[in-house]
Amino acid sequence: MFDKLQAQPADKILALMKAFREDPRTDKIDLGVGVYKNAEGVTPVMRAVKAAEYRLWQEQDSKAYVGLVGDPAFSDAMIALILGDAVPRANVGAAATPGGTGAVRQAFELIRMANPQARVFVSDPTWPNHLSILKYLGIETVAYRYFDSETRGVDFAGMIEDLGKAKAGDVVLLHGCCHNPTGANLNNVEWQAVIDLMNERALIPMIDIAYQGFGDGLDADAIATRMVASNVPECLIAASCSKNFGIYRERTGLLMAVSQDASQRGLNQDTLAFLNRQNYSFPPDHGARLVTMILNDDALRADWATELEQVRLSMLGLRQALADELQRLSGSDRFAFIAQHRGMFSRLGTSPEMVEKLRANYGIYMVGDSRMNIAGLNATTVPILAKAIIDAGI
Ligand code: PLP
Ligand code: TYF
Repeated sequence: MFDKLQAQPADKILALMKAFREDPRTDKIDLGVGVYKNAEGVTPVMRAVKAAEYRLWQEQDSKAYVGLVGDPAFSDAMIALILGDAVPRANVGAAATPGGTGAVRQAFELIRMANPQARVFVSDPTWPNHLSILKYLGIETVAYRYFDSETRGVDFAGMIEDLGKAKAGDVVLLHGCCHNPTGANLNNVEWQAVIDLMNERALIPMIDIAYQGFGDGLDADAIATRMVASNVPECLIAASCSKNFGIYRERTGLLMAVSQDASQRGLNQDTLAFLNRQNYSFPPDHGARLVTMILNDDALRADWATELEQVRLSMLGLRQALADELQRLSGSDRFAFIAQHRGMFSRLGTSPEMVEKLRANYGIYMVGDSRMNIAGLNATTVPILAKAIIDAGI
């Protein structure tokens, strides 16, 4: 049996992570995998997470199974964090999942179950795992134009034109905030236009929100998701706690199925429970419990929000510093987009050859499509990167 297996394409981001580790150069710079790092290059455990873990260790007296959709208190807390009061709680079916990836996977499975004919429209480009999982599940994908390689902003006219080709029942996958891999995002007027188009054509939105709090703030980053949830008949929302709680390895996420008709909720919820059971029975609990404790405790929540805000502002500061330095060295504004992008990533918009040149000659690692993890920088490396970009002829 095993001899029939075929080698599968590697995850390019994870392969880059390995190559970086194996590079003996001491002045190398890692702008690859999307993990937040502070100025010392450390991905810290957030203070509120540590405090919650300590409290949990003291208080938890059982590790018996919780339930197929996880602890309802986790769903409640996350739904409130993401959706605010945009939709009544009674309209939202939800299940905890192993990370945002688990939520994305379960959402795709639900789509395939409900409508095997549905195609999923994905931004060009999108997070590579979206494409990989969709392909694995045999779901047809259609790319819609998204990134304008000239302006490094959103090609909104192209996006609308391409979504105009979707048929009733097709799904539109949208990044709730902080688009990965480009860093380019829709403004609220554009979001409303996309919502109107989805409603006109009876398309189903699916939102992937993995970076709430990394762009313009916790509430600002959720506005688009709230607009969608409150203005369409139904939608799916896949959320990750990996980044904004810094609990990457705890595998903490939530899938929500939102209907305007509350009578649909029971079936949605039961389907999410069924899908969890087919794949892993019970979702991981540890990270979800920490998130619930933090969100439901005023002091922990305030401390978490403060630390997250510092993370957000540090990335914004690095963006501005890099854009300013590139402006100074190039004597032009052609890199101003770096300060306008939001979230962890910016797509520089250069060729794979140039990306390879930066790696080979300068020890600077970014993903082959020229995606940079801004959090991989610090005050010392910003000028080094800027000089390398100009010297390399980008
Ligand atoms: N969706 C997007 C767009 C992401 O960038 C990520 C990665 O961080 C995820 C989902 C899911 O991450 P995780 O499975 O680690 O929660
Ligand atoms: O895009 C990123 O870098 C993050 C982390 O298979 C990640 O989303 C990368 C690859 C992967 C899972 C997560």
